[in-house]
Amino acid sequence: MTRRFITFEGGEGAGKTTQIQILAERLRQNGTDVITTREPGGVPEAEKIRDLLVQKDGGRWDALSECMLFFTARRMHINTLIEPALQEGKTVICDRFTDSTIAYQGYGHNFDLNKIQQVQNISIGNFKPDQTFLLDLPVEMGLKRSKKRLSDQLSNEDKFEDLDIAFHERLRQGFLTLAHNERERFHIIDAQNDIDTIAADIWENIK
Ligand code: Z5A
Repeated sequence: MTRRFITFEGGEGAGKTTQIQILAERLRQNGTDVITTREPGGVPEAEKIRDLLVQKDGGRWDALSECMLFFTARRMHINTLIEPALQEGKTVICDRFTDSTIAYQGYGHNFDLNKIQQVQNISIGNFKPDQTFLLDLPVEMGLKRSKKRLSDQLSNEDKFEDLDIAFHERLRQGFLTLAHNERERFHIIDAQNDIDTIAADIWENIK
């Protein structure tokens, strides 16, 4: 049986949530058993860690502690949801995964990439997605969309939204570097397009 663990990555407001819903629906219509999930979070223990990480009053973590929290949440997520679902033959679609830690904590916040790799090795080993869609768009466009979403939903998950433009530019370049380094796994999708065009682009690339 082909293992199918698909992740979506990108900066703020890239449209991951929107596209995951469309793809999951389309796959279900084709008879595929699909579950959708997200990081940080996805299972109760990891959702608790999410609050510590993405809310402004979640705590002031030093870089290594923050990195370890992301991977602690991820380990629980893999062990209790992702891996069992894959074993049952389900397709798992996840909003963000390890690439986000490398892009945000590593390229964005300049935390040592070797240390991230060490924490990764200890906590999840070589567990990787089979396919990753990188929704790429100019920083300002993504931030505009993300701000609209946060105010529409009255969300308090805004800790990362106040970071400066230079951070978001490093983040974007970080994601693009990861995609160029692993061309087999990544598909770079132009996320400036309208929702239907992006969805068609993703569908064409689904293995
Ligand atoms: N983080 C980290 O630092 N390290 C890690 O390891 C992990 C995460 C895993 C939470 O992630 C934060 O955690 C995140 C990174 C950090 N930082 N922040 N912020 P998240 O995924 O929950 O948060 P997010 O990236 O901000 O999600 P988002 O703003 O919801 O973006 P999205 O899911 O990519 O977009 P969306 O909700 O589908 O769309 C946003 C809005 O744009 C919405 O109103 C849509 O209707 C609209 N939209 C969507 N597509 C389009 C198109 N094509 N045209 C026009 N408008 C559109």
